[in-house]
Amino acid sequence: MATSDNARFMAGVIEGFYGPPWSPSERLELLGWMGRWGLNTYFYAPKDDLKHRTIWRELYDGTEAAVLRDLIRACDERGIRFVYGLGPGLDISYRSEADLAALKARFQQMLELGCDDFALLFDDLPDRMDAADVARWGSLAAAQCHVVNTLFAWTRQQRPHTRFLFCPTPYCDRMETAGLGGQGYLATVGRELAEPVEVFWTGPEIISREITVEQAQRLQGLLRRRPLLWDNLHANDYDGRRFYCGPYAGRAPGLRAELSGILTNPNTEFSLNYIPIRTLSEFIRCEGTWEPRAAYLSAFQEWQASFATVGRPLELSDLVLLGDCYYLPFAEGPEAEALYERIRGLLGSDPAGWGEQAGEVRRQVVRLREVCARLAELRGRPLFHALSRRLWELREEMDLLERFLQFHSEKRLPSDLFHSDFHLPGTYRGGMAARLQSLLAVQPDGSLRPSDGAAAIPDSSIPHCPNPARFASVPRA
Ligand code: GDL
Repeated sequence: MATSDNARFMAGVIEGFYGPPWSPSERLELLGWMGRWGLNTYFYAPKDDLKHRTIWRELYDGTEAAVLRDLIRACDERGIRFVYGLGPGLDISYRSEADLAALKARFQQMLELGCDDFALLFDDLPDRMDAADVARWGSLAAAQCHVVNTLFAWTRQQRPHTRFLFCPTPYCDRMETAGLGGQGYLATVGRELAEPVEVFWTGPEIISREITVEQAQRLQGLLRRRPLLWDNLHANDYDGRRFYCGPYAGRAPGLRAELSGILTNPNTEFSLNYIPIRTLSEFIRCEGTWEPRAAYLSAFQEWQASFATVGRPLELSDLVLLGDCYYLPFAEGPEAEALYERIRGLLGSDPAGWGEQAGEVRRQVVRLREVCARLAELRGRPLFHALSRRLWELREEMDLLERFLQFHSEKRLPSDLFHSDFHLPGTYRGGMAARLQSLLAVQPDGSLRPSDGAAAIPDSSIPHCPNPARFASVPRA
């Protein structure tokens, strides 16, 4: 979309996560949302499109090119800017004319498919550089600026209004402070990168809980331009057990003036992104203070239509409780948090003193378990498929808790121990990754230390058997 609005604030979505890229129909649904909600930019950069990164020198074949052509056309029809990202950093030789030619060949292919706006990405690379490149450029930052400036100038010749984006190797404050990419990397970029090229930044962290005006202003000083926010708040590609359907949060509206745009890189499962993208669109145009919880509740009211079932309708209040269990990376939503605290309080106290409290908590646990179970009735199967593995886990936990609370709510001898037929010794959940996670524990101060049980963890320490009949052949201890 060659326009003269190069100063226009970019607001929209990055398909920039690891894992399966979205399908053509999911992208069309996304563009429908974006068109309705006033988001103006879609950035194509799926890490696991092999030709985006791993084999970036190979051109798209006819089938792949047709998919991209249709996508670009769909963006154009809705007035949405399509930005194409290429990530050559894994193995590019910064001094190679052949590699520059390969970059141009790919951009040429994309120009022919109708794309006008481009990005070169150098995130998530091994922190090393070829000795000959070091000798030629002096630093990774200077080498990358050379490549980006060359491609930018070349693209501008074809498309005078192109918007050109660059993702640096240290793309958050923590990486910059640690010297990733070499000391003074961002200052070099500020000096040497062509002035119209925009620079991505994810905030203080890769996943930033809060991003302040002061942090953005500091970056502006280094980069000599307003950073473009690549927001990973709702990305879940790094944790397969979670997703985030909480509101856009931890950023104040005043931040917008310090940035050249905000693009969100959300959950890998497309259908879980309604609230993240909806609330971002509200944040972009909000006047006055930003109220994330109110935005969440209002977006959930809209999203509720996607939860139509084959049976009786699901209550909004039940869906909100469920959504609160998968809220934001740093916090559950308030209802899930309150439930967790009630359960924690009970389990940490003597059952003899539980009284009525246990009954109340059990009712809430059963309620959540039933919501999880009822979601199997969703008419929208893609949404159910995106949810099902997580819901299964939560539902099983609720089931176990309910039976535990019931067992100890009855009169027992102190020697009576609760056993679950579904959690047998000799099986465990989470497999190798979970066992390893239990060995090295994050401490409250952020350090990692071997856990207390690291010396001798029996394989029954995380026992679990989801369905005894199905696992009848599992050896029992
Ligand atoms: C990253 C990657 C991104 C990934 C995200 C969350 C950037 C610039 N790059 O570091 O592709 O989805 O973390 O895991 O954010």
